Amino acid sequence: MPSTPAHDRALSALDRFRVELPSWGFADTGTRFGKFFQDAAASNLEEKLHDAGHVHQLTAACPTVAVHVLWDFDDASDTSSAEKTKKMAADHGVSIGSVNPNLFQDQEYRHGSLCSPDASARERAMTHCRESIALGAAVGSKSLAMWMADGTNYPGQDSIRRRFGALKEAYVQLASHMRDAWPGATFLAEYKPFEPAFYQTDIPDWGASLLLCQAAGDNAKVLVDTGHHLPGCNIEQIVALLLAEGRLGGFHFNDRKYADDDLTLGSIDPYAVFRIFHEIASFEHDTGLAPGGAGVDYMIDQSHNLKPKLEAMVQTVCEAQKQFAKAQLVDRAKLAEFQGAGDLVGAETVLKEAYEADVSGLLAEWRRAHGAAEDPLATLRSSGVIEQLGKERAAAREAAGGQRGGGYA
Ligand code: LRH
Ligand code: MN
Ligand code: MN
Repeated sequence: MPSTPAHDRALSALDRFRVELPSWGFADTGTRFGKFFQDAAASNLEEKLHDAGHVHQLTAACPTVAVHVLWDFDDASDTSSAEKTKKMAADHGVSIGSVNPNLFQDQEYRHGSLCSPDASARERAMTHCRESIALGAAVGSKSLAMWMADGTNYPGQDSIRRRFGALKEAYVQLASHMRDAWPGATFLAEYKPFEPAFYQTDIPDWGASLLLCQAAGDNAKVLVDTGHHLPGCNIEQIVALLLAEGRLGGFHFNDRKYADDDLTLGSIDPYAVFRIFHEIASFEHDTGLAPGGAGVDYMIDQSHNLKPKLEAMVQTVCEAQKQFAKAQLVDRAKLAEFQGAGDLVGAETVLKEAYEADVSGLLAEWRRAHGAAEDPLATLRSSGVIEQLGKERAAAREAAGGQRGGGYA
């Protein structure tokens, strides 16, 4: 691709485009029907950080790793090992990213956590969140990602208004506590329309998340998980509106066909990913912000049962960079002209031209300049790293009595 202003803009925008890896994406995982184990799956935080570090080495785009408190830390209340954790991450060339409290696996949460009718369950959840905040501050993270499985399964099971009221009170308290205990960090509020609750979820959509964030304060922003929408939902419109309200905190990237399928980003609908990036780039352009200026965090949230985990992550990062770069190529002056003239075909063609542009040369150029592999996925697949890790980890597991663990239950 020749060096044009659009090309150079895309190259420098890529410098600020970072994709956070989920620690749980490298560990044993499965569906509720079963797990298919992989020898190379990571069993503990050190192995997860190792694998994330390898993805970062190949892509130069993933310097942080999201952690899930109970899956990655033995004791949420113990911040004394924070320095060790920070060093462990640094040894693998990464640092700790968003901290995800776990409000769904304790027996006390049968009827919910922060929304439970049971005061002791609510208090337990608050304590866990406060501990997660302390942990996040201690490990040098920049955000707390709140997702709760709270909801009900049957009409009449509980008062929807009481539950949301309790939740709002909790989010107000937690976000306020964060402003003191963890200054500069973002309180991210994720939503999900169903699962594991099937009648009603306490934060079903972006509107509910936005209400909570507006009550909680300026450090609270909405987290859009691309798998958490009902079929046909226009995610890029949600993104556009949240940006306009100053409340788009970040993403959990994955793709879906039916529900929360955790498929690799863009495997089903790459154009939708492009359209999301286009809305962000368009907002930054119209408000005079540099690329990345909107302060959106891009995180992957995928647990792979069938694809090799490292491959799935590298594939996702490359897909994200590809669609992100294409979105930078949109000719915004031309688009505005067509929009102003009511020329639908002209406007759509501008978007399609960028979407259909071949950015492989541009991405290779960026990767060469940043010490990444020119084709990260091909390099990983031919390197033998996954096979080698598989051998080592299978042997270590056998020596430890065949126990598997450290994964997404
Ligand atoms: C829930 C979810 C949430 C969790 C993660 C493991 O479906 O998207 O973000 O923390 O999966
Ligand atoms: Mn998620
Ligand atoms: Mn999910």
